[in-house]
Amino acid sequence: MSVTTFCHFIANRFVQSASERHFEKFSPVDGSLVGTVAEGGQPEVDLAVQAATAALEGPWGRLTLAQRTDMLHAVAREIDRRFDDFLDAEVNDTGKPRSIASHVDIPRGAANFRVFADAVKNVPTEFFEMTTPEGRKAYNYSLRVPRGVIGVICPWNLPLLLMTWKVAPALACGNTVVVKPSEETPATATLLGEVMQAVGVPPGVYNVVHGFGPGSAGEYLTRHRGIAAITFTGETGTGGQIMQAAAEGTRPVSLELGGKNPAIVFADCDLEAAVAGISRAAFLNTGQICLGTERVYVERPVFERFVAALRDKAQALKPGHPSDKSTGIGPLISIEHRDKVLKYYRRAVADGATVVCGGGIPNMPESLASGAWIQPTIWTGLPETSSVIRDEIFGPCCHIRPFDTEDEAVRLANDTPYGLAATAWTRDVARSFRLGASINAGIVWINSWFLRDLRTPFGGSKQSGIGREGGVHSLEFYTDLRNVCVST
Ligand code: NAD
Ligand code: 6OD
Repeated sequence: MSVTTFCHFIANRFVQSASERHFEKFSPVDGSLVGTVAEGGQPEVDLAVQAATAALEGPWGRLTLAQRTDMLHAVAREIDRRFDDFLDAEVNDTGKPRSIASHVDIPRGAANFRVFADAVKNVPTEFFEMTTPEGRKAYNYSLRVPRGVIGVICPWNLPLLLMTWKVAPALACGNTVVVKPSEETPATATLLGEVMQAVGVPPGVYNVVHGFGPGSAGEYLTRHRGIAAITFTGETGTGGQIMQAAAEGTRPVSLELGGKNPAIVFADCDLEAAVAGISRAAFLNTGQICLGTERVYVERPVFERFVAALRDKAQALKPGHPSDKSTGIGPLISIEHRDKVLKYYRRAVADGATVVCGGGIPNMPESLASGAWIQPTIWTGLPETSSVIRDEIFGPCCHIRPFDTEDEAVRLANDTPYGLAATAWTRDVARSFRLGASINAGIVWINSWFLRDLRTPFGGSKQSGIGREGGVHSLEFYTDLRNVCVST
């Protein structure tokens, strides 16, 4: 793997920090140096916001809707054309198996641009004909106008997917963006700059400033008064800090935050399908998916069978190099994140868990021994008060507990400060509808997981977020609604 330099992308140019400050990015696979990354400070954020503001008034702001959406379709085609470059970049940063990045991350990067380019062409506006007191005609209607420069702050778990999930609708609505990718995953946001150049997106429409959160590019971006609105995906605690920053200037925020998502397995379900689905929900992307399952409630008659079958799935996941086709699970994003996950592995034991499988670090060949590897882990027997059950761990692990009635299962599922997602498995159609209504989460999957039409609302309840994105809901966040009344 060659060592790369990741620059900021401002006004369609790749630039280093004025101070030449940079930080290093290491591979979670083997600890080797992936690249050096420019660290942005206030000057780089200022430049990026200036460029983005100028673009709004310049050629970008003058494009027709059709020209703008054609350009976003061209971005999608260029991502497809450079699929392998995006794949290499994402895999180098995250260590995830190529099979996952090629089926999940990169295709969604392109799809996000297509979906929102089409969605924005189909938004109806209100229009009312009136009569003035003098008897003349008046026409009262609403216009959707871009908000301005949008600050986009991203996490590291699905870097291209989650960044484009916000950049695509923001641009489709005519805004410009300044993106702060996660310090752990600078590559695909940088590469997207090359795509923007290649398809002729005007300078300043898409900008990237690298760096960290507090006291670095993230904080400077969210505090910058040239930013009209902030869209953020990441931890709940960080979301609170960003909300405080946005309060200066009363700027709107869209927050997609953490979760502690339940799965409920009823005895009447297709057990094989439930085991396969929950295995994906708990272990895909090494458990680093906000929608993933960390709490499983299983109806007592099938509890033992379910635990044994999920254990077999977990044990079959072979850790290995991303390019190895037999690899079933990659490393965590970093050694620091692994330390956090391992703390919960130890806490589970201290709190009296039975470790069904895993619980530690797997033996890896010497060439991979410095990576952030971890075993997929299943526990039973923990009290619901344990921090292992209460906190989001964001690793490949889950706790399984038996239940006796639907009411009990729903009560347990809802007993969390989070409300992002849930998955339930049953063949009882009436029960499916009851669960859809009674589980308090932004998305409730029945006999499925991570399956969604991108036009539907996505977001979290309770501490899992504020607002909804997806389809028309994204367009609502990324536009301001103006009321115009014309008297003839
Ligand atoms: P994080 O909150 O630590 O960081 C996210 C981003 O915010 C990074 O770019 C970071 O540099 C930046 N940041 C940190 N502090 C900041 C501050 N004070 N001001 C401005 N920017 C700041 O999250 P993470 O560890 O990168 O990602 C994992 C978390 O993201 C998990 O909690 C996961 O559940 C959540 N997540 C949620 C969703 C969702 O859709 N709800 C999706 C993916 C991940
Ligand atoms: O699929 C999406 O649009 C989405 N926002 C997924 C979030 C996954 C969290 O890790």
